[in-house]
Amino acid sequence: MYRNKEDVILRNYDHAKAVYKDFDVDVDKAIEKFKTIPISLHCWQGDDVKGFEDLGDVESQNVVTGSYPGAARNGDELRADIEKAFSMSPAKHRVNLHSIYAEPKKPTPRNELTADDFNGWIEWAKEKDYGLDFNVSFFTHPMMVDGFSLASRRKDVRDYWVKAGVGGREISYEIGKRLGTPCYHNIWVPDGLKDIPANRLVYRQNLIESLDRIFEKKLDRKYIRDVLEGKLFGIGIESFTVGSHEFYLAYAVKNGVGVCLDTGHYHPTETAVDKITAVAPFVDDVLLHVSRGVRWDSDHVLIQGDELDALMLEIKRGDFFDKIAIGLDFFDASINRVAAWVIGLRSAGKSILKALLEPTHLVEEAEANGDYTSRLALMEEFKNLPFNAVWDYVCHTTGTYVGSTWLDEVKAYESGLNRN
Ligand code: RNT
Ligand code: ZN
Repeated sequence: MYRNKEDVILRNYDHAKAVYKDFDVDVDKAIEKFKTIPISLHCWQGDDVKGFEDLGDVESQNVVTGSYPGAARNGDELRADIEKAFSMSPAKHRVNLHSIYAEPKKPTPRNELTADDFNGWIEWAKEKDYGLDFNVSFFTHPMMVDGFSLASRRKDVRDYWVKAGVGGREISYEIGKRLGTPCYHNIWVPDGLKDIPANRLVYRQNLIESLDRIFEKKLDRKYIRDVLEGKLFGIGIESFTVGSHEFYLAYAVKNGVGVCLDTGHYHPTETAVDKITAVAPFVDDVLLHVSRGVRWDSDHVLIQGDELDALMLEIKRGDFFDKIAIGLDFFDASINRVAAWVIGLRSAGKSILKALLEPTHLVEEAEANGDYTSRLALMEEFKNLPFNAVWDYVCHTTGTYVGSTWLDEVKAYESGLNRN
């Protein structure tokens, strides 16, 4: 845990503080703010989006690469893995659940689940002080007919999933109420076609009608935040995605719900960074699925870099940290799953902290004065301010792991598992 290097960590921190002070940045204030910003961890990286139902051999609508041993097989194992990952991240945490992670007392169809079937999760979250977010799993199920759910041409299929959607909102509302923090309820459906549709409109009308039925009941935003997640295209549905970005944004604005922007769901040269200020003024809620798309919809483990930094800087510069919720979304079964979470959590945390430490007032002032030379020069210089010394200090003082020391712990945890 670097204990023997405590003096180095503290000295580096003091130096960093002095550097930031020169730019009028209050490091302690930034740290306090950092500790209030939750990162919602997607539970589904823990078992490759499989869930706990026993459905036999059904087609999966989420492409997960790899067969690394040790995937969690039940709620207790998944919760233990999540706790392990959280112990290596100094941020405030929430957990993002899918309905396939229900733990009903007897086998229950997915569209008949209630909040009681998530008691194990809710009690655990209450005890640990994590908020919970929720999604109905509109995928990998016998009622996904030809890859369609809410937009299906078949009424019985739509009815099945509408019921699941209505139930999902009730569950989310109940979770929010029981935990005293609003639950982000996100809808993503994989509905689409591999090849050119003859009638796009019919699917979109079906989706509108299904969503209208799901959102019919008004529920207090105090406990639930409804958001809709669009996508450019998915693997296997390259020609047509019913729930495109335009579709959901228009639906959200018209119907007073929010949107979820997944950073891996855009054209490779397009970035979600620019969309935050375009969308936030018009919708009540924005949830981010922070992901790393490599070339296409690929959901790679989140890592540091300009892209992630630009996103967090955009949120910081617009003072959006209280309006925009941050969740992670990636899945990789070719590496240790707890390590995947930790890498993503730590990269997101570092980027948030780095953004909070940016002397934003100086770049903003340069721009307002028309001094674009200074704006660019300062942006470049600020990338190298000693934020990592502050990060190490935050890790150290929160009893989290400093530097790569967490990796030994993950390896030890892995070798203690008896799951195969
Ligand atoms: C899929 C979406 C969605 C899923 C989860 C499992 O492209 O990003 O958020 O990752 O619902
Ligand atoms: Zn997503």
